[in-house]
Amino acid sequence: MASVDAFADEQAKKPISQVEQSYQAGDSSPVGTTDMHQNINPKAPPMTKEEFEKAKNIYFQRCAGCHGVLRKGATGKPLTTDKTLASGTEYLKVFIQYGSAGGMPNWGTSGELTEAEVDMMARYVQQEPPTPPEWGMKEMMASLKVIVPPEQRPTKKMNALDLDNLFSVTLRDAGEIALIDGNSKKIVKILKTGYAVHISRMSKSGRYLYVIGRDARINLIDLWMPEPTNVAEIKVGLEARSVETSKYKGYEDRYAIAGTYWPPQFVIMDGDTLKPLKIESTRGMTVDTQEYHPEPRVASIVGSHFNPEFIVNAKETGKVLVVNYKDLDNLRVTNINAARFLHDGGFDSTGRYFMVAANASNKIAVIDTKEDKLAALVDVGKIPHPGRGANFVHPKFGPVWATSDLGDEGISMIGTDPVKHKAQAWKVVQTLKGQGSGSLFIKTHPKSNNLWVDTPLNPEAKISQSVAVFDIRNLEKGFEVLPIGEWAGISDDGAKRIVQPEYNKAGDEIWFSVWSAKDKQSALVVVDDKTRKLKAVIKDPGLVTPTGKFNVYNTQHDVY
Ligand code: DHE
Repeated sequence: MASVDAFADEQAKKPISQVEQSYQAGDSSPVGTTDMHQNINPKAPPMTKEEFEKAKNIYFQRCAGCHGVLRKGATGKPLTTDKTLASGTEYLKVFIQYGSAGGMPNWGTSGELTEAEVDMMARYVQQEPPTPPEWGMKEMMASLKVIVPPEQRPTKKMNALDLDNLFSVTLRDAGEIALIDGNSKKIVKILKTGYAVHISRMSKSGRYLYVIGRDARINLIDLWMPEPTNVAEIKVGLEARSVETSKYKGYEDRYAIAGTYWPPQFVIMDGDTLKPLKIESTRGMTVDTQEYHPEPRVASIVGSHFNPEFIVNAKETGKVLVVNYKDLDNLRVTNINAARFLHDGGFDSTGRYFMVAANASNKIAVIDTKEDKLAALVDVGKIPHPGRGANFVHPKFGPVWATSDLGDEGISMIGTDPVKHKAQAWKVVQTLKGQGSGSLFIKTHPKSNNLWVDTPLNPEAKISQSVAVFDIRNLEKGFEVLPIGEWAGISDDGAKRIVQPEYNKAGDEIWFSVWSAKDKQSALVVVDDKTRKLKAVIKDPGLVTPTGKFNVYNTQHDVY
């Protein structure tokens, strides 16, 4: 069988914790709600149309995040019919019922699936995987709504908001974002966005805010209107995570780009209307075994400061695609070999080097966005997950960029100055130990001496509900733990996971989400960066499942 499967098989042999598993499996994939053809496999045990539909929905809710839309395998094993038919219904039922040491959850014994559902899923994975529909120009254009055309928009800012210090806060399970004034800590407006909304990014000028949902819906919000308003909307596919804008000189606010998980592609759009201009597939060969992969999902995307280019990260192939947007009709794409599976990342402090986690390979790939080539592949801890990472000047080793890990308690600092600190460049110069595994985001600010590390996915509540902070001037001293969950003063029994530190513009306060389920109370906790003392708690019935927070100025200028 193809070596795409060999890699996935290799992956599946590595034991993964429940934490990693539930993170990768993630939220219910919106792809499952689309109509797909039921492919009858005469060798597979029979299923009614109704059973097939039910099983398909369960597959996309629970399984697709790890096993892939087409079941070719990702962090989970491939479930192609050559393998599942050979295993047979009884064997598959045991697997689904009891799980495995390799990380397969015990769907049956945990009570998540009934006995009948376990049987149904065992039969479902022996049918040919149904393929979700493609999503090209026709579908994108049909979904495009330019609600306020550019000529009807203001030519200058028409409100008194301090836009630089505004925060766009993801309200994940509400499918909304809250715009919160960083000074008064008041909610300015809550806007409807896509399903299980994921991230916000800013245009270069700081005028336009782009928000993308897991359902691949993008909302374009004009912050200059008398009150911030949704001025355009589009659906760029069936499932997505990333959106970005052109940042290069001369192209400020000109283009937006979004990458999709399904179909595996990216689209370049007009920055002020979201009109799709150019769609490119990411289907292609993997970097290592050089086999065809049918669904390389688009993970993070950043806009280059050194060239008119977007840096697009294809997860399953492990390739970084540098897309030059100077001439869309003669699109130049430079393929850089990195490693699997590319996920999240950010720039070094100069904005030249893009540091991206190849999380299944336990590596950080360093992309030189000036020369468009791989500068290094750096081995780090288990499943690095930096968010955009943290840049600071290490007292001994000079400028470094840091990541924490999902799979262990380590924090790796990588030297980023190949000119004045050549010996340290692209090497792990120091590793720290944080509170534990389950970290997703790490943060500092050029004006701060603190390095903050969250652990929202740690299985111990004490750890997931608090945050660790290191003094950059004295890293050996270890960390202090701040009980952010407790500080939120929430009396119900919600999960209160502390997630994604984000600075205000001045860099003197840091915001944390206290993330509980949608029927529980959540909050934002603001900490004074200098004193590390509680400064404010933001609570509101509208703050449903806050996760990511994006300060306008810091997001616009890649300050982290
Ligand atoms: Fe994210 C960034 C994908 C689960 C909160 N997330 C990203 C990016 C990708 C991604 C590709 C980088 C975007 C970029 O920079 O262009 N996330 C995924 C998944 O595939 C995954 C594992 C499972 C899923 O089903 O979505 C997943 N992510 C989560 C969560 O469970 C989090 C913690 C809560 C939530 O809101 O869903 C979460 N992801 C975030 C946040 C960022 C992010 C806050 C942006 C961080 C930043 O500082 O830039």
